[in-house]
Amino acid sequence: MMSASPTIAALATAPTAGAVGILRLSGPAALDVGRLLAPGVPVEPTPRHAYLATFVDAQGRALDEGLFLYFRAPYSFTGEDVVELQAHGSPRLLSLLLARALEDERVRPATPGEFTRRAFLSGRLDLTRAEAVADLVAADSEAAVRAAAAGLSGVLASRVRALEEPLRELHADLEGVLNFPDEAEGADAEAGARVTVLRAQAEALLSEAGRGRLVRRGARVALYGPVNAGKSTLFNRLVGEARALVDDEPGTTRDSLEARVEWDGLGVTLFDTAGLREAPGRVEALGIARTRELLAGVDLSVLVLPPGATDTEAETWLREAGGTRVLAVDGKCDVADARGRDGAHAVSQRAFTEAQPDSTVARASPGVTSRSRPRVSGLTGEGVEALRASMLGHLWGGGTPSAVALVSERHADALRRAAEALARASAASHASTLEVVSGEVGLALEALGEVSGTSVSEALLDAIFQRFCIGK
Ligand SMILES: Nc1nc2c(ncn2[C@@H]2O[C@H](COP(=O)(O)OP(=O)(O)O)[C@@H](O)[C@H]2O)c(=O)[nH]1
Ligand SMILES: [Mg+2]
Repeated sequence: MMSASPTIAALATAPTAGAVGILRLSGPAALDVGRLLAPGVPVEPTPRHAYLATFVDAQGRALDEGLFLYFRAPYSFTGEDVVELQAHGSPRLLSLLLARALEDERVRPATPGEFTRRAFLSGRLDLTRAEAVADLVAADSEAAVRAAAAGLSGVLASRVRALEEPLRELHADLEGVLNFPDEAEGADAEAGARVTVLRAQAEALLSEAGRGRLVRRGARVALYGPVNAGKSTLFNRLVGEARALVDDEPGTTRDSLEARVEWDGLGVTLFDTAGLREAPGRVEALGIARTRELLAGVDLSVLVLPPGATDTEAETWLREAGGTRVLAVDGKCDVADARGRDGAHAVSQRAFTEAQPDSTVARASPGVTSRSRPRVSGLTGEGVEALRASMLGHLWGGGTPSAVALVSERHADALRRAAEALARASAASHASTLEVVSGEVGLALEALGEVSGTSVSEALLDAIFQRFCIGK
């Protein structure tokens, strides 16, 4: 059968000068057109063999010398005939080669992600793996690279399949009983129990969306607290360079500063904020408003308290964080230690806190006591490693950041709908007719199909592949 799909062409490398630039062709005319550009290559080249070839213009004049690779359908990325020309990485040369390929009427420029889309449509990749290709290209931390690689090797795909297949069997059993009550008698036994198991599985997968989000866009962490608590000094220490201006005049930091770091492979954007205090100057007030806004949108806030802060003060500050998770620390612990050596301050402080409940993290709720607060000094570095580990622990929980099924917002949305349909199916299995249970199971199956790609619309595919680059 002749394939109706046109042959597509695009540069697979970035349009900047580099060692190598790649022109990629996919479709029935790929070999013909590839050979127009590299006429020295045999009419029937050996697939997957690297030919050293001269690339020529329309008049047959040499433009470059490079590698010619042919992948015969269906043993290629797209499942179609694919040709790759590896030339020297000159953007101008590559645009000449591309223009020459496009002169052939069987060829048109590829749209973003079209090679991967064809791979999906030909069944070479399921949708989660196709999306992992884009995740890998966009990955900007080691955790993101590793998670995308896991996606590419089918980690998410197999978990979705492990849910989709038994769900499809259940749906078939229920429909069988509904349509052929005599033959299929008894196939609906245990339907309620089967739904319960599948629902738990869908919810477990859904619960990984939070980690997926952290890996994908990195974690956002803000330091905040009263002026002069040592936030900027601690920020510099955590970032490992002197980014923030440090001064003993209160209110030095008026704007939020941010720096990107990578901790255990996880990308973290750290924010140093303006101190929050009463009756500030006008510019500072703007900074403070921005701090409040920022705190509402981070994954974790670190409240830095000055030495000797009371638990009542701490609780007042905790409320500033709104609904986000807060880790409270005592800053400038070297000062507190010095005072502890000279006098009674630290001792009375300890006596006061001994009676308090014990918790270091709160959702803007009371209970953070100075006894249980980690102590750090941005100046000496004391406690900073422990703080970093504690921050990671609160962001990530156990395990390492790379070990995650990369559940995207899109997947999460579909999984949520699947889990909700299964919840309704579960309720219906006790109370309603089998039609209702089967209908809900069918809806769950459809929602899951949007993740794996077994039931996706053209519009959804357009939206997904839009975020790819051309040539991918
Ligand atoms: N002894 C000591 N002084 C510190 C420490 N951190 C900051 N300071 C000093 O406290 C003042 C305010 O520090 P800064 O980091 O700008 O505080 P911010 O207003 O919270 O950002 C500066 O004079 C710092 O040198 C610390 O851990 N120990
Ligand atoms: Mg500051």
